[in-house]
Amino acid sequence: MSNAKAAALIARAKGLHLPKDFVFGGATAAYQIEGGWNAEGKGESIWDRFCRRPGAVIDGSSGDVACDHFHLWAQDIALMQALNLDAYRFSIAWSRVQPQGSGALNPKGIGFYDRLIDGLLAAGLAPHVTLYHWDLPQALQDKGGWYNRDTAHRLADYAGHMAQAFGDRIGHWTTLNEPWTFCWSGHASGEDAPGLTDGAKGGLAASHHALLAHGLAVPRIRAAAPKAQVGIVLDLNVAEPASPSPQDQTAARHFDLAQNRFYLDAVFKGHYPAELLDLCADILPDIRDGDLATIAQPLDYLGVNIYRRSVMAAGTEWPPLNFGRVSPTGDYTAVGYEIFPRCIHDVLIYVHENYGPKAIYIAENGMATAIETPDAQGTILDLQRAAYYVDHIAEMERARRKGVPVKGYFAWTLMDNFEWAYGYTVPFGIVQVDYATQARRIKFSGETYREIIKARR
Ligand code: IFM
Repeated sequence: MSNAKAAALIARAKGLHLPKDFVFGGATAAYQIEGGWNAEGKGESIWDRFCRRPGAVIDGSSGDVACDHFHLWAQDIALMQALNLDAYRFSIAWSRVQPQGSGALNPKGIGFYDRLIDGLLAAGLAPHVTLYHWDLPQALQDKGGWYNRDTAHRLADYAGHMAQAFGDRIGHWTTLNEPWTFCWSGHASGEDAPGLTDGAKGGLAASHHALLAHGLAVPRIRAAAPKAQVGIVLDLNVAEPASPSPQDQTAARHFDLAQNRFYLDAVFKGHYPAELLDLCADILPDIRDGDLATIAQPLDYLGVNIYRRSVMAAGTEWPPLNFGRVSPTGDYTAVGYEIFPRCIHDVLIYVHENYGPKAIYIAENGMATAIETPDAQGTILDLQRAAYYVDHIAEMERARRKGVPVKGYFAWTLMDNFEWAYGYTVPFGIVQVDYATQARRIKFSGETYREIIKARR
């Protein structure tokens, strides 16, 4: 790791020149950073419960304290200013503001987000809020969670309450973050909360109700906050067959149907893909007349989370879809994702050409490493992560110049935090958090990101 490499990366960052009005931000999620898991009347969420299950989280940790952002939010805003960010994408912990997921609101929980939002605005940072980033109130899980159609109505009510409370100050509202991941990892494989292992049947049922929740929430947000920009964040991957064989081509198509098209077709076209409905005819959830029309609300933007491409071959995940992931030779992150910068260009072109959203935000992009320690100078010289940002932002810019309406980019993540079932073992931050002292330290990747931001013109 040489200074020459660092200098070359900074030079590349300075040469990127995105337009002045392009939005750069940092992203986080409530459970991953806040801590204060039961502070000031907060109710239990499915992640509070799941982390207590032996073996669920690799290092046995939880988000009980995490980055203690619940108490340190003001210093975290100062950090965002030091990084020259324009915007901050964060999520509201539903069980902090409505402990049971229905009924009474918790004024103290709402007070926390009031202070955070006011602090952001005073610091010149635009708040981009996500209503649901995986932490369902446990009280709703006890009634069936995402298998229960009623949960969709509860999320819509919660969205309406939040829009009434904060609609005067928040411009961008995301209903759900990554329904593919929280529905399938939570209900098909059980790697994430609530830890159910019901295969494709579970993933599909949770997904339909989550999309219904999105569709019901959008008009509630618009009613209370008429000027709001409203969208959804999907985690998308362009699927490539591992070989030209018909089996691998089918596997790639099935993966595309499940991860991408199930959500995109529903939200932008008002139907689920016919091939998927045929394939999964025996395991479909209760999809009622009118559901798809509810789901297909006009949106102001699509948020795209992109971390990798997906090279697929015939395999065993999830019958009847039967695909399997292939790992091409190359560099990989600490969570086993291939580093392939072109993925961001390809996914933007795919979405633009097939669905034409009015505006797109890259709502998450970033990489995990092994646990990092500062060098003798106190620097975290994370050259690989800095290169990741320069390369991916350059690929995004290539798509933008072809006419894809990408309006902003959010680095995942602002600071190291609780990475779900990986606990604290795979830091993703552009800022390091020392969990013993809660000290924050901007990494070299953070410095590089700041140069990309400053180079706009
Ligand atoms: O940490 C997660 C985030 O909560 C959702 N998107 C992917 C990130 C990295 O795995």
